[in-house]
Amino acid sequence: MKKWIPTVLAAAMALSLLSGCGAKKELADVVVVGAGGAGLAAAVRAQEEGANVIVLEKMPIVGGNTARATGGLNAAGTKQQIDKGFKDSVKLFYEDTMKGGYKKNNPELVKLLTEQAKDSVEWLENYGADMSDVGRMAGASVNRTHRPAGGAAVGSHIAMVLEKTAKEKNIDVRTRHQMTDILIDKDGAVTGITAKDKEGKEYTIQTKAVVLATGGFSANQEMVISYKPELKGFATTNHPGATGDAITIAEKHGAALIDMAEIQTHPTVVPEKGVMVTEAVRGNGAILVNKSGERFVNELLTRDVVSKAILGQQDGRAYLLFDKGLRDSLKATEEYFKMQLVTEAESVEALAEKLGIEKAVLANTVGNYNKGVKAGKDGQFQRPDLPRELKDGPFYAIEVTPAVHHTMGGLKINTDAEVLNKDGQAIKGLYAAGEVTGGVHGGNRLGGNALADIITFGKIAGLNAFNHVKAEQ
Ligand code: MEZ
Repeated sequence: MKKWIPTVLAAAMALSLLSGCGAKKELADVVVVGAGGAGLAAAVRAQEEGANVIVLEKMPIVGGNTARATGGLNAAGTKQQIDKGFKDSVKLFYEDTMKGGYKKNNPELVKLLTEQAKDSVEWLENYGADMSDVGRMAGASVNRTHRPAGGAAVGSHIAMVLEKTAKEKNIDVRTRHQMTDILIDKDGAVTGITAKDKEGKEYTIQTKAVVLATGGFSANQEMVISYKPELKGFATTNHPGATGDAITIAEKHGAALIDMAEIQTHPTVVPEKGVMVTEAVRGNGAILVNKSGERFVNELLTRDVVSKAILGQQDGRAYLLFDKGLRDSLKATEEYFKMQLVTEAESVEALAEKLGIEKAVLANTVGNYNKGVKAGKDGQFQRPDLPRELKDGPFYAIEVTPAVHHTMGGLKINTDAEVLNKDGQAIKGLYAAGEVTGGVHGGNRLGGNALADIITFGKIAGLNAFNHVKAEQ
């Protein structure tokens, strides 16, 4: 077996391939497209094995949607859970994920996700990530959402850790470089990609393995409504680069797509501003009230159900209501105060007045909810987890409405993260991980499972892509 390309040799080969008249040509063991969490995890994992990796990111900064993720990363059986007394298992995690996805998920992919998410947490920790806090997300039977101490936002932290790791490993990460096509030979194997650099100049990278990690298409309104017309006019929580281009390119080369119409809205997004208020706020104990000051749903039901319930209220909006105790339990909330998204008052009655709600109604709603917390039973909506009474002023409210959040459909992959064609065969040398793929989350993704997905399948794709390159030498 021949050896793969050492970094110095690759640089020399890249120079030697600069032709006088044509477009620049380069060589890499593995090309990763997209520098969000999935792409960076794939690149780092491939480099750990000795691969020479080039990462292309079309946006001016790395991080993608990962940098916006807030609530946490789901994993079962971690040391943190054991230390905090949360009894969990891979089986329970698997069952929650399948149930949350209405059993439309690919069970083999879910098995991998739920078995390996714990390793993903440890892998991130080995590179310096703080995943010490464990919270609860909707649809989970137990606290399994890992995030930094004090409930700080997890996504920007993970993106920063992976970006730093990629730098330390001298991985060639190129922002404002966009893949324009995948090159595939007559035998159906990947031979490279074409791309545009910052100046718009076309170039080619020759490689036997490409990992697509470009995210979903929530920010492509036209594509969203082509699969789910009822989402016309909805805002999105996603970064503007989440436009699904790689899905279109791979499909042109025969890649199979799956579950494209499964598109999720996040229930609690600030209207007009498009800022997502993390599900962790509900997970830590916030309630939802409508403009009459009444609760209307079990706040811990899955996103599709809670979104529908909010859209059924006056103006299709609701208020997330919480207190100082909750604010103190979740550092991620500080951002909403800085952004001036929060209405606050010293008492529930004063808050009601500011919101234009009848004081007695809101006071009664909060009083009833607190009674339920004390009794350990939510008689009104059977909310399964009641972490705290809302009793320590100041009291806070954020107005929310649903927005497009996650596209569960995408490229069909197998358990090696290989992209499949329409006959169910792997396209040789083409891998994919994260939201660009479909099948992991079925009909509805649970909060905290996106980060588990991108790190777990990013690692699987990076490793298998490089193994493929070695096997082909
Ligand atoms: O996984 C998510 O999408 C998530 C946890 C979002 C959030 O509400 O923070």
